[in-house]
Amino acid sequence: MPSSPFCRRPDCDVAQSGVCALRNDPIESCSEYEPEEAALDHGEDEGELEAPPRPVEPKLTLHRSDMLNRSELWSMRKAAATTTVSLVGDVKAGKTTLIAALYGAFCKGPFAGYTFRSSRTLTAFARRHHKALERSDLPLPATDRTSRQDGVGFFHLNVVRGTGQHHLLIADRSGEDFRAARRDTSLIPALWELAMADRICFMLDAGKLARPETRSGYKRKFKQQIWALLNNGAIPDDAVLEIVSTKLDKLATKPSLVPVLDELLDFENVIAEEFRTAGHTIGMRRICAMPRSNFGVGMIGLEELFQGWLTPRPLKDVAPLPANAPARWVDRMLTS
Ligand SMILES: Nc1nc2c(ncn2[C@@H]2O[C@H](COP(=O)(O)OP(=O)(O)OP(=O)(O)O)[C@@H](O)[C@H]2O)c(=O)[nH]1
Ligand SMILES: [Mg+2]
Repeated sequence: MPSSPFCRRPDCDVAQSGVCALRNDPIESCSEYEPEEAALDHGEDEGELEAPPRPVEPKLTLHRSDMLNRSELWSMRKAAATTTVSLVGDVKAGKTTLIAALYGAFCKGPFAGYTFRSSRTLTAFARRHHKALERSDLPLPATDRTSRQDGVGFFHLNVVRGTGQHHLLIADRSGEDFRAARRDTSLIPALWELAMADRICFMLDAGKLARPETRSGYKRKFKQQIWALLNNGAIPDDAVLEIVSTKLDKLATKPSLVPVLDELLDFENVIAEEFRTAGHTIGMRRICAMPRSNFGVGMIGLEELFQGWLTPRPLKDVAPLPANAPARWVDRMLTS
């Protein structure tokens, strides 16, 4: 190999010293100089390659860790068995606070008999949870209003109990969307997450029942919300329905730490009866996810709620209904 890659003379070391062996200055005036050759990348001589080529590292895909959108959701539901819970409620009913409280509970350790394993939405959880912490420096813990522009988003939790693991997806969207759909039922088809929900939780702000001036209007709107969704085919037949009453701390007047449940109980009974008459079953849950009105009340009902969500749904009865006054003997077998 010549000493210089761009001089044809083997005795010229212009590449290292910058001085032409034939004393040409400038170097371009030398007839042996090869400027085009100099511009080339000569690479390494094969003989000098001693180290073996590095193995190609497999590419590691990092997830955004924010709420899952529709396309991410389908790929996850294809890969593993999931339980999907949809939270339905007017503005400030306590939907996002409940989600943040569940995440906060798993941050401390095992919760409701389940251990945290993983989550595809850790950043989304942490953002919601942050403001509920003392260190957020707010005068009171709080939750940001969910923006209507964001549409629906899903939080993911993968938890383990014994040898079984569960993937839970919780849908959250702005209460303004539900309010708008209640007023204008042509907007109901946009609430597409309901069609894929295993459980639908109607969030009832129990604090509004404590105030006589808001009570009756709120009750009417709450029932109207559920009926609007049911009557417009937004609720799948096999979804488990439950009413989740939030903010129980507002039912406990200081210095008492015990919520007064009379008004709530009456309303629950009225709804349950109304739905039973129409052929629907609806369960009742009561929670307090952030007792900011009366801290002594503490968290209520979150463990039971979470355990209920992960309880397998009762299997659908697929037995054919007996025929009414059948003409054929074979059809009468079902009646006996
Ligand atoms: N006192 C009390 N306040 C609560 C409780 N849960 C939530 N809140 C407060 O209620 C307000 C609304 O809570 P969110 O969780 O943001 O309600 P949301 O249903 O997500 O509301 P949108 O995002 O507007 O649909 C916040 O200021 C919370 O701090 C509770 O258990 N007790
Ligand atoms: Mg919200």
